[in-house]
Amino acid sequence: EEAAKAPDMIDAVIVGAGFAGLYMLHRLRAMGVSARIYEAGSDIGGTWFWNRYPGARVDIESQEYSYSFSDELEFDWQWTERYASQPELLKYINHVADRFDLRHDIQLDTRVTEAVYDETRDRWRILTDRGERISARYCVMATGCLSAAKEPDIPGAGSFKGETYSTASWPRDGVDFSGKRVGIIGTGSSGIQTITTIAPEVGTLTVFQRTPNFSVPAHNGPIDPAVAADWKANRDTYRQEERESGIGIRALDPGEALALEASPEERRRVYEERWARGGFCVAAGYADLGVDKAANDTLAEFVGDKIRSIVKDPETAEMLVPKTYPIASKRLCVDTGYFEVYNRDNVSLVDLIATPIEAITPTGIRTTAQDHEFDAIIYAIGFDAMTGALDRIDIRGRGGERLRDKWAAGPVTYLGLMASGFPNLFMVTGPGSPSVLSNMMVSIEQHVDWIADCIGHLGDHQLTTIEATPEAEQAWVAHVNEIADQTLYVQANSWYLGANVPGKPRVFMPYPGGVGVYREKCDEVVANAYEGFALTGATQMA
Ligand code: NA7
Repeated sequence: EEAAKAPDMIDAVIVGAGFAGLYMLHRLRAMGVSARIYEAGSDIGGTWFWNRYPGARVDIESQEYSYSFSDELEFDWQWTERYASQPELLKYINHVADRFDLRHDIQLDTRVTEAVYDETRDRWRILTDRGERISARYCVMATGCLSAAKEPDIPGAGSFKGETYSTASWPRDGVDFSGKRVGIIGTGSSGIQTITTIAPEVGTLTVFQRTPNFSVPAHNGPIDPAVAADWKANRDTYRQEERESGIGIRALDPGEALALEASPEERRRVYEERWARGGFCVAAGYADLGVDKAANDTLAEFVGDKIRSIVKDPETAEMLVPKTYPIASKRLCVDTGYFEVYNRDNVSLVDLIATPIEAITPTGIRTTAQDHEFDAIIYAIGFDAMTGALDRIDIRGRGGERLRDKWAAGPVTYLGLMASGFPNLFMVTGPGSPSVLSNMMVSIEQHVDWIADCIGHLGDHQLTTIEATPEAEQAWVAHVNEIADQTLYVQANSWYLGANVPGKPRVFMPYPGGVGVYREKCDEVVANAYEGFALTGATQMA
């Protein structure tokens, strides 16, 4: 009989070849740690590989949504647009992979299905969907926060005979919608970008909206050469400002001024000025906007009036104005002419609050009011955020405990980096870290650096394992909740709270205290000899 093949032995397995995984690989290799990335997709890029729907674009300015770890990279690379498009981001990621010679340690088309901690050896046993077995000291989950797409949770989904698309896994060759009758479900960032881009191309477009979203103008265009030059000239200062900031974007923090202390005229001036600049700065005019509902109402009203002024049909405009949650308590959308789309003759809006979908039918979508016939249906229905990608891997720690069971009532981590019972298993931008409330690039680099330094520390001190203590973990989760409860975030049914996935526990997942404060805490933990973590050494082993 053929003996079972011995597992491949390496120091570290990294799951995912997006921005997080690539930088992790780069750092570990530079330290002489053998590492390999396993990536489910047929190419690198993560989020920017899969989400190639029409109009896909980052909502943070290009020079800030990029790596800072290499001066040369930053000086050589030229972004062409203020907000980079998905193709340009993918080009950048491929440039990085080539430049740092990362590809030969990346295995594509390979999904990690299982990661099991072997307590007798203090190693992770990794299984892939190709049947490979790998044994690694460390396992880094660089699996992304918005990578596990939601399956259509609508009766009859699957019965539709026409073309079906999902923004989260768009065909690589694109889609020709010319002359077609298209229905789209979902008006989050992905839906808004898709709708705006395809509206002029399709025959007709019917938008099925459940919850209206606040969206602000991007004012995208070719990157201003002066902005690019200024960034390069001052990059060290600017990068430091990002790292110390609230959400990882420089010059955005509101300072001390309060909306409720400003006169209506002064507020209006501030809001207009920010509306003209565009992007997330619209929601950052005052310090009380995120914590005081009355203050928030002043901005929500301003943005609501903007929507009313853009959309010509008053009934449609009212349907598009969000009224049930504070502005920016759900992820703010950043658009390029979204609301204008509803002034087109070939676009119509269906309010699913008034007339819910009953079923997807073989010919289209049936609401309580009407049967709609389509040639194509697009799902832009979002993700099982933050925990979904981890839940989909069978991760088992000490005593065979499953991570998804441990997290049955909501994710529990220490610093969003590790979970007790799961030694040497690291998460990049895990639940409990700023992640989705921040410029992902800033958060990714901070986590990867922390993890790499930690692995270096273990090696330098002949230590075998690091593991969060249950006490530190409990205290951290309580701390995250305490901060969240002081914000308006908890007043919206958002994916930050798992509210978009039926049955998912309602727990606020990201750390809302800001990336600067968070970084200080992480550094403090290290300075205090990895406070809150248990470290074991080779000498302690039997
Ligand atoms: P989002 O922001 O979660 O948006 C999903 C949209 O799909 C949202 O409008 C949902 O309405 C809608 N949705 C989801 N399920 C349904 C069903 N069953 N019926 C009708 N409508 C539904 O995901 P995106 O991909 O757009 O954006 C994710 C993040 O990517 C974004 O925040 C940026 O960070 C980048 P709901 O609000 O649940 O009523």
